[in-house]
Amino acid sequence: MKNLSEGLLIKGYNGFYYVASEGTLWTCFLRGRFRIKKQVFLPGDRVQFTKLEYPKGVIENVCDRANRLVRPAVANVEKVLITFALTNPSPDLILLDRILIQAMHENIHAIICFNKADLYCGDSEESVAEVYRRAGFEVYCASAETGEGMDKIKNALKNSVTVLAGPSGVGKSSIINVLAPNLKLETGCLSKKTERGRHTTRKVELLSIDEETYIADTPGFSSIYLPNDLMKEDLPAFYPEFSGAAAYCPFKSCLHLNERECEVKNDVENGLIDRGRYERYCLFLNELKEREKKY
Ligand SMILES: Nc1nc2c(ncn2[C@@H]2O[C@H](COP(=O)(O)OP(=O)(O)OP(=O)(O)O)[C@@H](O)[C@H]2O)c(=O)[nH]1
Ligand SMILES: [Mg+2]
Ligand SMILES: [Zn+2]
Repeated sequence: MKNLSEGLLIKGYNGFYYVASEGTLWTCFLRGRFRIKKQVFLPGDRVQFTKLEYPKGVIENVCDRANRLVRPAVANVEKVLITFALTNPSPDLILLDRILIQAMHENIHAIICFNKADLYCGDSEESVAEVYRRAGFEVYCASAETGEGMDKIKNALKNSVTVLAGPSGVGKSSIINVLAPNLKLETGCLSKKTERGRHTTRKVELLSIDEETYIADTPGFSSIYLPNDLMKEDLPAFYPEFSGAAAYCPFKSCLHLNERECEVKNDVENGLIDRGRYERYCLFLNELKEREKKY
């Protein structure tokens, strides 16, 4: 057996795969059999490779994955920093909840970051952040521009592998630039016409903040499906703020939608559960029902 080295796939680009191992970045290509099998290699994959003429190599094996996200396409991350702007562009909470569900479904710890706090001048400052905090999530308000909240984010991501996820133009690359100024990632202003981002980051790439801390910068996206194997009965489990009331619903399998006596719906009425979160839950539930009808 050849002498195999192990490494971490940092990014794929134009048929080459960049593998970090023992302090060197190896430029690797794939064995033909992987191309035949159409096997996908993702940033975050642990791979075994044979060293060729320095610093070139060839990937021989990919290790089993602990998890995998479809959007952004990445493997083996421990945390997802779901990033939105408080304003410019204003947060799409349907997208936020979809990303939350995807992360929880893969058992990845989700952290929510609302960036551009410096631009926000609404009445109840950071109220959307409060909604998610009250629902039980770890939430930070931050500004890559002024540095507000950046220490807390740095602490939250320390010694782990994290992927940033969110729309274009919310400041994902800008945040990484504050955490690791030496990286000097490209950032791009919003389009004046659409007030949306210009898709400046084009590739998922794992970046090293320090020896133990990796962050993946990713292209922004504006839509994502619910996980393929998610059934409607599973959906309530992704709403930590429902669990207390749900225990008192008369029907054990209550979906908190059309059932007559439902404690979750009661809590929405009396303001204990955020109505917006509940309405988006109903939207997803109907989407899953429609999808299950098609099977
Ligand atoms: N005022 C303000 N502007 C910010 C902040 N963070 C980022 N920006 C600006 O927002 C714009 C978009 O930032 P990027 O970091 O490129 O956004 P991105 O999320 O990486 O976008 P994509 O790579 O397209 O997905 C740039 O003009 C940044 O200077 C912030 O906290 N406050
Ligand atoms: Mg970017
Ligand atoms: Zn119920």
